[in-house]
Amino acid sequence: MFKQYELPYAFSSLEPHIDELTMETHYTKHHAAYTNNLNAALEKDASLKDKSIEEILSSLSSIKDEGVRTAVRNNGGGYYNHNLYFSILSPEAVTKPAGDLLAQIEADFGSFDQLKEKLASLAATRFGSGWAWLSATKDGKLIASSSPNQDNPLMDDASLTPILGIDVWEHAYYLKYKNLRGDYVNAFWNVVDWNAVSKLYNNR
Ligand code: MN3
Repeated sequence: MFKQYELPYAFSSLEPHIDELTMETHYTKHHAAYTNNLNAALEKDASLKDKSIEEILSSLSSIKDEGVRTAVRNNGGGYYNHNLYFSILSPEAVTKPAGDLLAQIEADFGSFDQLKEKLASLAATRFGSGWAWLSATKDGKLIASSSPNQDNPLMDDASLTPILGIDVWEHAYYLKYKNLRGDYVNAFWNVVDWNAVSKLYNNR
Protein backbone atom coordinates (compact mmCIF):
# COMPACT_ATOMS: atom_id res chain seq x y z
CA MET A 1 0.00 0.00 0.00
CA PHE A 2 1.43 3.31 -1.05
CA LYS A 3 0.86 6.25 1.29
CA GLN A 4 0.92 9.95 0.54
CA TYR A 5 3.96 11.94 1.57
CA GLU A 6 3.03 13.54 4.91
CA LEU A 7 3.20 17.31 4.75
CA PRO A 8 5.49 18.78 7.43
CA TYR A 9 3.86 22.21 6.95
CA ALA A 10 0.32 23.66 7.03
CA PHE A 11 -1.78 24.15 3.87
CA SER A 12 -1.77 27.88 4.60
CA SER A 13 1.97 28.14 5.13
CA LEU A 14 2.96 28.72 1.50
CA GLU A 15 0.75 31.83 1.28
CA PRO A 16 0.79 34.17 -0.56
CA HIS A 17 2.69 32.20 -3.22
CA ILE A 18 0.45 29.13 -3.19
CA ASP A 19 -2.91 29.68 -1.52
CA GLU A 20 -4.38 27.55 1.25
CA LEU A 21 -7.44 26.28 -0.63
CA THR A 22 -5.32 25.20 -3.61
CA MET A 23 -2.91 23.36 -1.30
CA GLU A 24 -5.70 21.68 0.65
CA THR A 25 -7.60 20.60 -2.46
CA HIS A 26 -4.45 19.51 -4.25
CA TYR A 27 -3.27 17.36 -1.35
CA THR A 28 -6.50 16.00 0.15
CA LYS A 29 -8.42 15.49 -3.12
CA HIS A 30 -6.12 15.19 -6.13
CA HIS A 31 -3.08 13.55 -4.52
CA ALA A 32 -5.28 11.36 -2.33
CA ALA A 33 -7.22 10.16 -5.38
CA TYR A 34 -4.05 9.29 -7.33
CA THR A 35 -2.82 7.34 -4.31
CA ASN A 36 -6.08 5.44 -3.82
CA ASN A 37 -6.42 4.69 -7.52
CA LEU A 38 -2.81 3.47 -7.72
CA ASN A 39 -3.37 1.11 -4.80
CA ALA A 40 -6.56 -0.18 -6.44
CA ALA A 41 -4.74 -0.80 -9.75
CA LEU A 42 -1.89 -2.68 -8.04
CA GLU A 43 -4.42 -5.11 -6.53
CA LYS A 44 -4.95 -6.41 -10.06
CA ASP A 45 -1.34 -7.43 -10.73
CA ALA A 46 0.41 -9.51 -8.06
CA SER A 47 3.81 -9.06 -9.78
CA LEU A 48 3.79 -5.37 -8.77
CA LYS A 49 3.09 -5.99 -5.12
CA ASP A 50 6.52 -5.63 -3.53
CA LYS A 51 8.07 -3.15 -5.93
CA SER A 52 8.92 0.46 -5.15
CA ILE A 53 7.10 3.14 -7.12
CA GLU A 54 10.39 3.94 -8.90
CA GLU A 55 10.72 0.28 -9.98
CA ILE A 56 7.13 0.16 -11.16
CA LEU A 57 7.35 3.36 -13.24
CA SER A 58 10.76 2.66 -14.74
CA SER A 59 9.48 -0.66 -16.09
CA LEU A 60 5.98 0.50 -16.95
CA SER A 61 5.90 -1.25 -20.33
CA SER A 62 6.34 -4.63 -18.65
CA ILE A 63 2.80 -4.43 -17.22
CA LYS A 64 0.93 -6.74 -19.56
CA ASP A 65 -2.69 -5.73 -19.03
CA GLU A 66 -3.36 -2.50 -20.89
CA GLY A 67 -6.00 -1.29 -18.43
CA VAL A 68 -3.71 -1.85 -15.44
CA ARG A 69 -0.79 -0.26 -17.31
CA THR A 70 -2.81 2.88 -18.11
CA ALA A 71 -4.13 3.11 -14.54
CA VAL A 72 -0.58 2.79 -13.16
CA ARG A 73 0.76 5.32 -15.66
CA ASN A 74 -1.84 7.93 -14.71
CA ASN A 75 -2.18 7.26 -10.99
CA GLY A 76 1.30 5.93 -10.21
CA GLY A 77 2.64 8.95 -12.07
CA GLY A 78 0.30 11.20 -10.11
CA TYR A 79 1.31 9.55 -6.84
CA TYR A 80 5.05 9.84 -7.48
CA ASN A 81 4.92 13.32 -9.01
CA HIS A 82 2.94 14.83 -6.14
CA ASN A 83 5.11 13.20 -3.47
CA LEU A 84 8.05 14.93 -5.13
CA TYR A 85 6.21 18.24 -5.60
CA PHE A 86 5.02 18.55 -2.00
CA SER A 87 8.38 17.40 -0.60
CA ILE A 88 10.41 20.14 -2.31
CA LEU A 89 8.09 22.95 -1.16
CA SER A 90 8.61 24.62 2.18
CA PRO A 91 7.52 27.77 4.03
CA GLU A 92 11.16 28.03 5.11
CA ALA A 93 12.57 27.39 1.67
CA VAL A 94 16.23 27.96 0.94
CA THR A 95 15.55 29.69 -2.37
CA LYS A 96 18.99 29.30 -3.96
CA PRO A 97 20.99 26.16 -4.69
CA ALA A 98 24.55 25.78 -3.39
CA GLY A 99 27.47 23.36 -3.44
CA ASP A 100 27.66 20.53 -5.98
CA LEU A 101 24.17 21.17 -7.32
CA LEU A 102 24.87 24.86 -8.01
CA ALA A 103 28.17 23.97 -9.72
CA GLN A 104 26.36 21.48 -11.96
CA ILE A 105 23.57 23.98 -12.74
CA GLU A 106 26.22 26.48 -13.85
CA ALA A 107 27.97 23.81 -15.93
CA ASP A 108 24.78 22.62 -17.66
CA PHE A 109 22.68 25.82 -17.89
CA GLY A 110 25.10 28.73 -17.43
CA SER A 111 23.55 30.12 -14.25
CA PHE A 112 20.74 29.54 -11.74
CA ASP A 113 18.70 32.30 -13.41
CA GLN A 114 19.13 30.61 -16.78
CA LEU A 115 17.95 27.31 -15.33
CA LYS A 116 14.84 29.02 -13.91
CA GLU A 117 14.17 30.63 -17.28
CA LYS A 118 14.52 27.26 -19.02
CA LEU A 119 12.11 25.54 -16.61
CA ALA A 120 9.65 28.47 -16.79
CA SER A 121 9.72 28.22 -20.57
CA LEU A 122 9.11 24.45 -20.48
CA ALA A 123 6.24 25.04 -18.03
CA ALA A 124 4.73 27.77 -20.21
CA THR A 125 4.91 25.81 -23.45
CA ARG A 126 3.59 22.48 -22.10
CA PHE A 127 0.20 22.49 -23.84
CA GLY A 128 -2.66 21.41 -21.57
CA SER A 129 -1.86 19.52 -18.37
CA GLY A 130 1.58 18.29 -17.42
CA TRP A 131 4.84 18.95 -15.66
CA ALA A 132 8.21 20.62 -16.11
CA TRP A 133 11.14 18.69 -14.68
CA LEU A 134 14.72 18.91 -13.56
CA SER A 135 16.30 15.45 -13.46
CA ALA A 136 19.78 14.09 -12.78
CA THR A 137 21.61 11.29 -14.53
CA LYS A 138 23.53 8.78 -12.40
CA ASP A 139 26.79 10.62 -13.11
CA GLY A 140 25.25 13.93 -12.05
CA LYS A 141 24.40 15.70 -15.30
CA LEU A 142 21.19 17.75 -15.18
CA ILE A 143 18.40 17.50 -17.73
CA ALA A 144 15.42 19.87 -18.06
CA SER A 145 12.28 18.50 -19.73
CA SER A 146 8.51 18.52 -19.68
CA SER A 147 5.89 15.81 -19.94
CA PRO A 148 2.12 15.61 -20.53
CA ASN A 149 -0.50 14.47 -18.02
CA GLN A 150 1.07 12.59 -15.08
CA ASP A 151 3.98 11.21 -17.10
CA ASN A 152 7.48 11.79 -15.73
CA PRO A 153 11.13 11.21 -16.70
CA LEU A 154 11.24 7.92 -14.78
CA MET A 155 8.77 6.17 -17.03
CA ASP A 156 10.51 3.31 -18.83
CA ASP A 157 13.83 4.95 -18.00
CA ALA A 158 15.75 3.98 -14.86
CA SER A 159 18.66 6.29 -15.74
CA LEU A 160 17.10 9.55 -14.56
CA THR A 161 16.17 10.77 -11.09
CA PRO A 162 13.67 13.65 -11.06
CA ILE A 163 14.79 16.20 -8.44
CA LEU A 164 12.31 19.04 -9.10
CA GLY A 165 8.86 19.03 -10.66
CA ILE A 166 6.60 21.97 -11.46
CA ASP A 167 2.97 20.90 -11.62
CA VAL A 168 1.32 22.90 -14.40
CA TRP A 169 -2.09 21.27 -14.25
CA GLU A 170 -4.67 24.03 -13.76
CA HIS A 171 -5.62 22.49 -10.40
CA ALA A 172 -2.18 23.58 -9.12
CA TYR A 173 -2.79 27.30 -9.69
CA TYR A 174 -6.19 28.22 -11.14
CA LEU A 175 -7.97 29.30 -7.93
CA LYS A 176 -5.42 32.05 -7.35
CA TYR A 177 -3.75 32.68 -10.71
CA LYS A 178 -6.61 31.85 -13.10
CA ASN A 179 -5.13 31.53 -16.60
CA LEU A 180 -1.79 33.13 -15.64
CA ARG A 181 0.41 30.04 -15.45
CA GLY A 182 3.55 32.17 -15.74
CA ASP A 183 2.65 34.14 -12.59
CA TYR A 184 2.25 30.86 -10.69
CA VAL A 185 5.64 29.63 -11.88
CA ASN A 186 7.27 32.94 -10.86
CA ALA A 187 5.70 32.62 -7.39
CA PHE A 188 6.62 28.92 -7.18
CA TRP A 189 10.33 29.80 -6.95
CA ASN A 190 9.68 31.51 -3.59
CA VAL A 191 8.66 28.22 -1.97
CA VAL A 192 11.04 25.73 -3.64
CA ASP A 193 13.48 24.50 -1.02
CA TRP A 194 16.80 23.95 -2.79
CA ASN A 195 18.10 22.11 0.28
CA ALA A 196 15.49 19.43 -0.42
CA VAL A 197 16.33 19.44 -4.15
CA SER A 198 20.03 19.12 -3.30
CA LYS A 199 19.37 16.09 -1.11
CA LEU A 200 17.58 14.39 -4.01
CA TYR A 201 20.48 15.32 -6.30
CA ASN A 202 23.06 13.89 -3.89
CA ASN A 203 21.02 10.67 -3.39
CA ARG A 204 20.34 10.07 -7.11
MN1 MN3 B 1 -1.32 18.24 -9.30
